[in-house]
Amino acid sequence: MTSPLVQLVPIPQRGDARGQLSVAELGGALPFPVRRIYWIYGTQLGVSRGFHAHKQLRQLCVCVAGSVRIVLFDGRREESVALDSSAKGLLIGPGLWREMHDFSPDCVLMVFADAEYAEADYIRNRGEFIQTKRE
Ligand code: T46
Repeated sequence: MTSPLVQLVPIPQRGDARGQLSVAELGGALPFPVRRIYWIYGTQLGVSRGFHAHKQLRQLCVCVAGSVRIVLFDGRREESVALDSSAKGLLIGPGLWREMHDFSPDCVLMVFADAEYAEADYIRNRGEFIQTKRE
C-alpha cells in the first residue's frame, strides 16, 4: 500500500478565555530539531509560490492565519491539502515537489525547517525533479 503524500500533524491548542495559544515542540508536533524558521505573508492575489523540491530538507508548515492550498507531487502521484488552521501542521519531507496556491490575503504561513537555507538543496526544474525520481 502506498502511503499518503499529505502528512498532517495535530498542533496542541492551549487557548483559554484570554485567547489562543498553539505549541510546536520537539517530540510533540515537531519530529526534528528546528534550525530555521521563516514565514510567508502578504502574498498578492492570484500569486502561487513554491514549484520546487528539496533533496534533504524536512519542514513543518503551519498556516497561523488565513488559508493556503498546498500541492505535493512525488513524481507519480499528486495530492492537495488546504491549510486553514493553526491546529494542524503539514510535514513535508525531501523528494516532494511542492506548490502553494490560493493564498488568502491574510495568510501567514510559518515554516519550521531542519536545516539552514541552502540553494544547493533545491530542485527548481520540474523535468529535472521527475528525472531524479526515475533514477
Ligand atoms: C519551501 C516553501 C514551502 C532565503 O534567503 N532564505 C530562506 O530561508 C528562504 C526560505 C528563502 N530565501 C530566499 C531565496 C529566494 O531568493 O528568499 C527568496 C524566496 O524564496 P523561494 O522562492 O524559495 O520561496 P517559496 O515561497 O517559493 O518557497 C519557500 C521555501 O524556499 C521552500 O523551502 O519549501 O517555501
